[in-house]
Amino acid sequence: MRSMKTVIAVAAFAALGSAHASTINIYTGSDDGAPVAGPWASSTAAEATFTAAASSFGLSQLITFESQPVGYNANFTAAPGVTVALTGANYGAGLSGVSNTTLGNLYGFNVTSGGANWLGFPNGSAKFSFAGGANFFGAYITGVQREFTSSLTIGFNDGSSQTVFVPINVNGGATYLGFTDTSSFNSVTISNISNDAWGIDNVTVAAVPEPASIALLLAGLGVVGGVARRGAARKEK
Ligand SMILES: [Ca+2]
Ligand SMILES: [Ca+2]
Repeated sequence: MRSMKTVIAVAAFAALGSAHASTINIYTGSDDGAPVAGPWASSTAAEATFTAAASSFGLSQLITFESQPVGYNANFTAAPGVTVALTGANYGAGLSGVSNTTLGNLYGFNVTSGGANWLGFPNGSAKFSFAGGANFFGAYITGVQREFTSSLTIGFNDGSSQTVFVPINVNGGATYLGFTDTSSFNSVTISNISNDAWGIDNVTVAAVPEPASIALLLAGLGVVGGVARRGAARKEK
């Protein structure tokens, strides 16, 4: 069995040429060469640390891809208020789009307990857009080989963006990458510039109120308002 890296780095990144005076904290953990069945102790620990930090920015939701149809869909809704846009070629099952199988720990694989699905984009990118804005993003990245040379671009609501490079060096297995940002952003794009086949799963993003919840809330306010008005009307009689 390969030795596990037990690196959990928490680093403050200075914005590179950004107009935003934001502070980005990055949380990573790597389980070099870990099997697809787990465990991924360092990644799991990094996820826990990241989730705790993210909680100060609001409620979160977990994208597991388990409810997504298997196959390559260039645009889909991953969760309430969260859309995903893929670029790059479709190499088929186990490589591109949503897969429910894996070719092994040098490729993308599922990390959801009791699940099977994960998202891959071997030579392209995945852009996550948030309707309600966000201050944090985290995900398991599986099957990375040697070096995660890919870039992470954060798009802000005013149209500006900044790019960060994350130092992850493994040969297969699982890693976790999460970050918090004191400035609200509207999208995160993970670009695979190394043409390495890998995947992401269990993505933690900000929760947004569902339309149904908003409708119920408005209906509730309407009922309360109506009762108050009727009460006032009766008093006038
Ligand atoms: Ca999954
Ligand atoms: Ca790989």
